[in-house]
Amino acid sequence: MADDEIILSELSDDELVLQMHDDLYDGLKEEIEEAVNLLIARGWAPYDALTKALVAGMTIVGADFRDGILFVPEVLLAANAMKGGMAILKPLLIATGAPRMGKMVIGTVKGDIHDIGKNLVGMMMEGAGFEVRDLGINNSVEKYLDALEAEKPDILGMSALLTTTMPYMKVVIDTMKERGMRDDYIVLVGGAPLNEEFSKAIGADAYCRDAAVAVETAKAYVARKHNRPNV
Ligand code: B1M
Repeated sequence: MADDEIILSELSDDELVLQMHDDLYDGLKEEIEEAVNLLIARGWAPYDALTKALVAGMTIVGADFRDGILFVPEVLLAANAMKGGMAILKPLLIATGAPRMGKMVIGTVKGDIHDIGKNLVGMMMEGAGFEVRDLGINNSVEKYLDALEAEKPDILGMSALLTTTMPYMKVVIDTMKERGMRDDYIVLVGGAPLNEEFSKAIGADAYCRDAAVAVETAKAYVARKHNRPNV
């Protein structure tokens, strides 16, 4: 072992989280998995490990990607490391979950392959007691509508991370309107380039800034739909 090799288990919590931001940046999946396991073993809540270590680290990656410091191959490695950490947290987030709240179909829109945020929303929704059917990425209007038909969910969730793909959400909602099925579903949308105004303009029920907001919004709308108190 090299003298300067960092032993993750010897770091304090604060040092470990900073090291995780570095390791995520460098796309070190095994180190991220080890560190997530360490945080959990030290009694961290899965949600805190997710937000303070993984999501915060990915925000740094995003800023440097935007500024041309990181490029697609590096960001893919970071995304892969993030997914490794998320895979450990997923069952823990779900285990801390609540009674069944409702069902959601979720997918990233056509032309868009970003799925980390969508996966996070799915995980958090499952953790909150929702049944989630994940359609993956690059979904055409037909795929969304087929899934609504087959799954009969309470909620349709759509994710878009590109300014060029976010208008496709309106295509889906307009088609739902044409087929007279728009009001049968709660439509929630999210993704970094969206905002409240956009969600109103395309006829969605609500914009969800992050996964926690998605859970709260879904709970509130489902409670209203079934005319029961919001729990
Ligand atoms: Co892309 N990418 N990317 N990328 N990428 C962004 C989005 C970008 C903002 C980077 C930048 O320039 N700063 C930029 C978009 C610019 C724009 O449109 N204005 C961009 C670009 C340009 C591109 C390419 C075009 C690059 C290229 O090829 N030249 C290309 C597009 C490919 C395509 O989709 N057709 C591309 C490719 C990629 C990778 C493949 C390398 C990789 C994706 C890997 C993957 O997802 N499996 C990638 C990544 C990782 C990013 C950044 C760095 C991080 C995205 C992410 O995972 N964030 C991103 C920069 C950024 O966003 N800061 C960027 C972490 C995640 C937890 O947050 O996804 O926002 P987020 O999800 C949040 C909320 O938004 C919300 O809750 C989530 C959890 O809290 N939410 C929802 C999301 N979906 C929801 C759905 C809901 C509710 C809430 O439904 C109910």
